[in-house]
Amino acid sequence: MLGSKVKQKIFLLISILIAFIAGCSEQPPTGHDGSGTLVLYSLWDTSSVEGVQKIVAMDNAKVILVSEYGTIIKYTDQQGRLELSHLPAATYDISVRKNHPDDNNIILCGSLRTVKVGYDKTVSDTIYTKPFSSFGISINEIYSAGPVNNVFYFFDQFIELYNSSDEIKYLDGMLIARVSGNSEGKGPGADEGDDGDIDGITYYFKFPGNPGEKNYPFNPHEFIVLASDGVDHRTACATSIDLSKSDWEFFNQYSPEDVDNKTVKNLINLRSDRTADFLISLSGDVVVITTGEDSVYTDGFDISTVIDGVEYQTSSSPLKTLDSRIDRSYAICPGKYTGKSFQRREPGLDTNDGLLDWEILSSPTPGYQ
Ligand SMILES: [Ca+2]
Ligand SMILES: [Ca+2]
Ligand SMILES: [Ca+2]
Ligand SMILES: [Ca+2]
Repeated sequence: MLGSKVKQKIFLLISILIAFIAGCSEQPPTGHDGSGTLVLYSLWDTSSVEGVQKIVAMDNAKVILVSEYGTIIKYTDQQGRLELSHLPAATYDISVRKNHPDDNNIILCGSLRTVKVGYDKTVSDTIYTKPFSSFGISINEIYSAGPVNNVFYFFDQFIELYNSSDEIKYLDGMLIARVSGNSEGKGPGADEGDDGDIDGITYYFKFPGNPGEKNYPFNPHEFIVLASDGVDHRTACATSIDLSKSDWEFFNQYSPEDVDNKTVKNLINLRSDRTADFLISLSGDVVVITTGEDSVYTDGFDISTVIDGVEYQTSSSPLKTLDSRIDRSYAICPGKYTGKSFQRREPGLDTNDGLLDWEILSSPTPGYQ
């Protein structure tokens, strides 16, 4: 016979177990199906473009929802409304975007952070969008981490660009810069002195020619790869990647040792005091592409010439320094020597909010999504 105290203990344990199992059944399901509902409205105040205040529905706008369960992409209806049911209980980051109806160089976008959708709950929210000018070219992927290796090999870095517009763009005279200086001021990519230019240009390389010339077309919906060295890096490091088919490579003509693959076009260095190749920090840096109309790096590049810029870091703790007119947040990047890259969730998806726009890839995708 069990003593009454032992019986009580067993009863208590069983009760705890039952409560635990019941509790588990209320946890969010592990699949992508759930019981939450989210009703979103997306609106746009046209006054900042047209001069007259008018609230307009963002009809047929692309909505991107990101949660621990992955990414959902949907479109709003004619009234700017989107209803999503069967959502797993989770916290969602949401962005919405569409092209301006009359001007392809303007993108309307807005975002909402940490929208909590509970179990069996319906949540409604409204996203207001703002216009952003867009050159149609964005930095689409960055591979900075280096391959899995223990000999500190990271010379297989590349930057991928994407033309999200419907027209041919020209790369002539454009600049790519690493912005990691200005540490004694507000930090890399901040506008020191509030004079409208970003400071801390470490080095910058240029496409041949001058802005406005049309010798180097960048076709609509095309990806191009800018490799540090456009070679097959697997010969140097077996876990690396083949970049010998890259569109461009960074070639520092002042370096005694930089590689020049004759079949890959060169971006050349504009700072004669820099003899290193175009390499970026493995786990945290700022990269920008500009039109090249401002090529005087000493006082920083004029923000109006910046086509796109990305600040990346491995965690959310370091201070973000890139000017918020270029990006409001930063991209989370993979750690050093992981062989991973980070890329926009959709080709060219650029809402100027790096945390929402980018995701880590388990392996790089040079030249494709
Ligand atoms: Ca400045
Ligand atoms: Ca090189
Ligand atoms: Ca070359
Ligand atoms: Ca890619």
